[in-house]
Amino acid sequence: MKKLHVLTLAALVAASSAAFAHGDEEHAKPRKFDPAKVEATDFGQEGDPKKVTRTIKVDMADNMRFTPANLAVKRGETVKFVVHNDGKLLHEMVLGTKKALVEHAELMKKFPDMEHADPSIAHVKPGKRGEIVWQFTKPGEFQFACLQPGHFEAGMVGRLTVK
Ligand SMILES: [Cu+2]
Repeated sequence: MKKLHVLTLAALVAASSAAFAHGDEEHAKPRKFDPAKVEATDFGQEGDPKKVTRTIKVDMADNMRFTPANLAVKRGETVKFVVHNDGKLLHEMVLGTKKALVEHAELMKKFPDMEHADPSIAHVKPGKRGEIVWQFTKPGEFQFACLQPGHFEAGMVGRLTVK
């Protein structure tokens, strides 16, 4: 049964365009940027920390809100998001298209213990801070959301415009 679950999860993950890694070890150490591993997505790609052109501070709180909840960046910019968790609950900032985030939120309902170690995700423990370095290669309307079970549904989602 356990094996079946793993296979089902692998199939679901493969079906959604994002990739998720599992395991606490991966959260313990800072992410190492490897240009060979950068994957282009509909909403941009992992950014090189040496090429950051802008830093944006985002706060997450237990009232299920991001502050600020509306962000605008320019196409081509490499942004470092410094994400603070001011609450007592686990929160995370997940970048994506609206469609991908809705699909991912559904996946989280089925697998609430799913660990997040994708470059587009900052998974932040209470009182801590995390980072995402992201290059916005495509213009459009995107979102960032907390996909901890119930948080997205409670409105923990922000808007990100790339011009
Ligand atoms: Cu949250």
